[in-house]
Amino acid sequence: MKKIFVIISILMMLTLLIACSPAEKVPETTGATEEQPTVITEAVIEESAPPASDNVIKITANGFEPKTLTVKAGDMVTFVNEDSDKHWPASAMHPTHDVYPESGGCIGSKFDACKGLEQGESFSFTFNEIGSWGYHDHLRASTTGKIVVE
Ligand SMILES: [Cu+2]
Repeated sequence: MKKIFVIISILMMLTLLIACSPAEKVPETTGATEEQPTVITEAVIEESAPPASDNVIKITANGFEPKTLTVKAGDMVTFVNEDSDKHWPASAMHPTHDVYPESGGCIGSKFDACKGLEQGESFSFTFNEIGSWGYHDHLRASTTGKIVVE
């Protein structure tokens, strides 16, 4: 008999919880109303911010972030080393670095940091050539990324 009483008590508590649930939906509606001005604010920020600021690739212990970045011809991309270890972004392929077609730099193309970047150091490069350009960390050749230039 005690078990039946416990089961009935649980059922009554569940009924109370369900009865209370419409009250929880009211704050959700308020939250949705608050999100709308935030979206408008973000759109305004995107319009006023320089487009080049979006073309940042973070280098962490996990590699390049984002791994693939799409930019327009003539856009500058900045690689920022956020890791305590040194990282050296450079054009594919290791070790010749000659896939990116602009000559210059130190090994095989202009797309080459030419040294290991210290923590907090950055390397910026302007992509003038349209194409899909693979690159890697010259100090860890298995760490790769891709810049797509449209
Ligand atoms: Cu290399």
